[in-house]
Amino acid sequence: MARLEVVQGDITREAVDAIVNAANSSLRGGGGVDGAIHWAAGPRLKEAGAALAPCLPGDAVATPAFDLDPPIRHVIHTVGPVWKGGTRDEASVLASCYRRSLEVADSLGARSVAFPAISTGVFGYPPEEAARIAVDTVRTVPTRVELIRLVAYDRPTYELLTAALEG
Ligand code: AR6
Repeated sequence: MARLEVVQGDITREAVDAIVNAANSSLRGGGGVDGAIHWAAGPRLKEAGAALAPCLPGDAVATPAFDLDPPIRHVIHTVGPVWKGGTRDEASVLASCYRRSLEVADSLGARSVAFPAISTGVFGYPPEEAARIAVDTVRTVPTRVELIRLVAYDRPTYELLTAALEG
């Protein structure tokens, strides 16, 4: 079973094999964590993403990490659900993001993976429920990944993830 950690920080600075990007279906970059990852990885990430697009909500695909600092070798792009009040099966799509990302990580042989709080920014997912889904899903999906790190950018998200981890 993977070790599960919660930290606060910038995901592009995490010393892990693979980082997960909260992307959009075009895989060509955007704002938030997507923008930070594209900025740090350089322009080849956009080319590589575009070649794999579209990525549907709940799915995940991998590219190299390009100019991101080692040990990061892979970026796993997943597309979270846009929050529509809970009427569009958003919870299962969000759970699928975490599950598919870990499946892709397994296929890459990644031993350590860092996740941002998918869908809780621009896509508007209620952060407390999202934190619970993140923790519950990564805890229960079978994987060969040894370390899963949930990375909160801000303090409130860190506290919600910590509460979900301990709850
Ligand atoms: N490291 C870790 N987490 C971060 C970072 C960072 N450097 N920067 C922001 N976050 P969001 P979404 C947090 O909006 O809701 C983009 O335009 C942020 O505080 O990045 O899935 C895409 O192209 C929040 O907690 O992703 C899509 O169009 C979390 O990451 C759309 O936004 C997710 O916020 C995806 O929206």
